[in-house]
Amino acid sequence: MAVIARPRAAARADVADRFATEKRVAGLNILVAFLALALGGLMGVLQVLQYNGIDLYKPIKAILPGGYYQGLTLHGVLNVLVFTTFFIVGFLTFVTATSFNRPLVNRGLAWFTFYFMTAGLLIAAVPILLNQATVMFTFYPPLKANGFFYLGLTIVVVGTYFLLANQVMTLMAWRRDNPGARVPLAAFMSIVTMTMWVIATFGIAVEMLVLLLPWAFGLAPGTDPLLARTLFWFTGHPIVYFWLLPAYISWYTIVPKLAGGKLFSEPMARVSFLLFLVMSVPIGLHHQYTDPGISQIWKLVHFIFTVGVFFPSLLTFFNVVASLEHAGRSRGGKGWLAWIFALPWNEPAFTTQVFAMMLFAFGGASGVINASYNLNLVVHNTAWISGHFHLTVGSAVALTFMGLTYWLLPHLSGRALWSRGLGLAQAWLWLIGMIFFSHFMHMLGLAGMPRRTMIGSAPYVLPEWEGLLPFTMIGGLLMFASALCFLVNMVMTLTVGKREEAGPVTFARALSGPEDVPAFLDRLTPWVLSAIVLVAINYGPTLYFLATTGRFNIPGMSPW
Ligand code: HAS
Ligand code: CU
Repeated sequence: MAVIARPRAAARADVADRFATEKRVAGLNILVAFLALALGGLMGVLQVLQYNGIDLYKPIKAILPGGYYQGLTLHGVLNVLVFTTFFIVGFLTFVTATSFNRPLVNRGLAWFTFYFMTAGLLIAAVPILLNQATVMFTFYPPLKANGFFYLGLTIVVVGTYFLLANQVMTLMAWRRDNPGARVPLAAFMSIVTMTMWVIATFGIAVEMLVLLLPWAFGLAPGTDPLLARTLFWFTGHPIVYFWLLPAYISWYTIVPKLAGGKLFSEPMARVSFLLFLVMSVPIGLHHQYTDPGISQIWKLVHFIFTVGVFFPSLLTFFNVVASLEHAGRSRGGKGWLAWIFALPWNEPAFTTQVFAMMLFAFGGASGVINASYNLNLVVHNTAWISGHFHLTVGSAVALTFMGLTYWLLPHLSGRALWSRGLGLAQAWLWLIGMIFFSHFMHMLGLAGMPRRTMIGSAPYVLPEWEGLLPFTMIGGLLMFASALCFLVNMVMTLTVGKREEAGPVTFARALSGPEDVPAFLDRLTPWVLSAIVLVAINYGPTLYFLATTGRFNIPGMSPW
């Protein structure tokens, strides 16, 4: 691979700090991520206010001519596509290098990855801001966006491939220097995450290149919505584990260390990640139980594997709580549960992440309800689903990433966190705000309130919704206050935070560590092959049927 010229300043800094490039690349990725979250989060506040009859879209019509639906597109795209992807690429760049304890093999490529993805982001941002891509984050046809929206997103996704290429080259170099040794856990998990993601992107790559880009740029007369949706969920389901696994990396390798203890079991952690590698992709049809034209048999098969993918999260549940218990007891905690109080609750990086875990336990429970065919028919396309994914991506992932930033920022910037008190306030506000928001969204869903709808202007609002809606607003405003605390803390840390060396990055050691890891849990190829075979079995017949019976002549529409 050609070495791409890297900025001279970074080259000089490398002499002083072995990981200077990785730190800069990670820092810039994380900056873009939080800028996206700031704007995307603000859109969320407008939505919840609209639900409650306070329509702030009217006074800003000149800025957001597409109103609620343009705001919702910004909310979805910025929060779940841009914030997550940029944060993950930044975080995994840093974790891979520090866990291998060597810089990435091709640092020019690390810079290129960042610039390439940012270019894609800018290309996609223009049509969204001009109200020419008000298609929400799922961009289901026949809703049609300006072609540059699809092009920009495709570039962002392709950009992530370069990180995997860099990781694999670094892995090969590390193996040459350390024959027979087990790959360090955090690096191993980072590579598994990116490998799973690259397999998962097959669906969206075909959707973009074959169905959407030619249609949007006027090269094809129409497209096929059902095939497009199916290819979208091929990627759209495993993308949730692409968001989740970096949070799990932190729960396994950083949180036990922050808690002052050890990871309970490294072999079990590896089993969990390898199961995600095999089972994350071939289950996307659980988003399409209500879609006609797809065989019930394959919906059933995807249901069975969805229940299967619960297992690696349950392993994580056990392993992470056992690690916390070990930490609590080593800090002098006693009793069946009293050890919990011995944990370092005054440490924002720890508290935020454990709150994220607690909320996720409930998000996982609503997930299994979504996955059950007959219960899905009750909750599909209702506010329940928004309740579910705010506990998962909005808590397990977003809150963990905020907590991780409290840990990362001192390493990346050489400055101590400005205020621990504000960090703790942020964690509590998010926890309480999210409990309100998600609980009442679940209730509203059960009461039949649809999702993705301008409820504040709907003529059919039921009296029972009216009693529940104000609580979603309370939750939304508390989370907004939490986000403001976070923002202030970040800005103050970067500008006036005390200059302080954070010391070398170290990850948690394990009670049962690398010495207990059998060779098959340190390999990738057999697991990647199993994943590809399973995906081909679970998706092959459905995709073949849809591709051969599709109409490909449906024109687009842009109602907003
Ligand atoms: Fe989901 C819809 C099923 C997990 C995100 N999901 C969505 C959508 C999003 C989303 C964004 O089967 C909406 C998409 C759209 O726009 O239409 N989901 C599941 C299942 C799981 C699951 C079975 N989802 C996630 C994760 C997400 C996410 C993770 C983002 C990051 N989901 C569905 C289904 C639908 C769906 C259907 C379609 C619904 C429809 O009709 O449209 C499972 O993977 C969940 C497993 C999780 C657990 C929890 C483990 C808990 C842990 C923490 C333990 C530690 C603690 C700390 C408690 C089993 C690991 C203790 C502390 C001490 C101090 C002791
Ligand atoms: Cu899913």
